[in-house]
Amino acid sequence: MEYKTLNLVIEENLAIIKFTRPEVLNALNSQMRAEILHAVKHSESRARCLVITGEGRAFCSGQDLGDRSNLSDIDLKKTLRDEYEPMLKAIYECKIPTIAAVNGVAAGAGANLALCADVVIATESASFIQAFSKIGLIPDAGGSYFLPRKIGLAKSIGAAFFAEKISAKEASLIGLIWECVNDEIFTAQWTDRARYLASGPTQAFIRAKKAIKESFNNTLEEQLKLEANLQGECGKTYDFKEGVLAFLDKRTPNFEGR
Ligand code: LHQ
Repeated sequence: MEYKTLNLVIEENLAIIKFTRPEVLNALNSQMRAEILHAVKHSESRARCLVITGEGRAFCSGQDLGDRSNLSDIDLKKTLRDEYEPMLKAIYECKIPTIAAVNGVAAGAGANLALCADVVIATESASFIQAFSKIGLIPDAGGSYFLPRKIGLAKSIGAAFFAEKISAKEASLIGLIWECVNDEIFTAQWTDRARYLASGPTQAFIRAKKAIKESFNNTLEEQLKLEANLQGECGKTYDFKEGVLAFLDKRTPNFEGR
């Protein structure tokens, strides 16, 4: 597929999706949602790590608000169900490890799209805004799901009501994201992390995120069973044997993702 709203590069087991609508701060239009969905699905079976990032000074400013022509009869429910839901689920349920490399402001659905990724790395000058209430909406695109799970009720409701910028530094301190990185080393840092994941024990990463995500619906007993099942599978992988042998030989393991 030829993409018009993003670039997709897959090299050495690493897929990188870069949004390319910097003139509107990478706002999401219908075509971009379809292309993100396609690019994520395409990458899942061809890489061992997926990075999503943005071109220019923003990560993504959420829904493209540019088109006023059909404001009166716009069907938000339909757009969310038909276009946002498949795209967000593709990222959240992506089998391989995912990183959102947040290069600048992430607002509205753009913030919550980033929160779908397994690991969110933001540059220090970036920020996260639950911008929805400024235009009379509620946090969508998974916001009402991810926020309370990541930062608790108090911060979530405040973020929804006040729609204030949460700086990358604060986001990292309150547990909204994995890390905030100095602007100068941001690209090097997320690239290092992505390469680490792309050359790591993929089968273990896949099962680690599955176990952690499923824990929200499980009792401890169910979770212990799930861990035992998944660990049993990891124990049969090439990478487990390689990891132990490398440890005993005092050398760096050469993981193959199988
Ligand atoms: C934009 C946008 C944008 C178009 C900046 N669209 N052009 C889902 C279902 C269906 C419908 C409803 O919504 C949803 C979910 C949502 O995502 S709702 C939330 C939508 N997003 C927002 O409300 C955020 C809107 N943007 C902003 O608040 C600001 O632009 C932020 C805080 C992101 C950045 O502010 P500044 O750094 O001051 O930049 P700016 O405002 O000057 O924007 C630069 C340009 O980008 C500007 O165009 P221009 O031609 O004047 O240079 C903006 O119009 C354009 N732009 N966001 N979402």
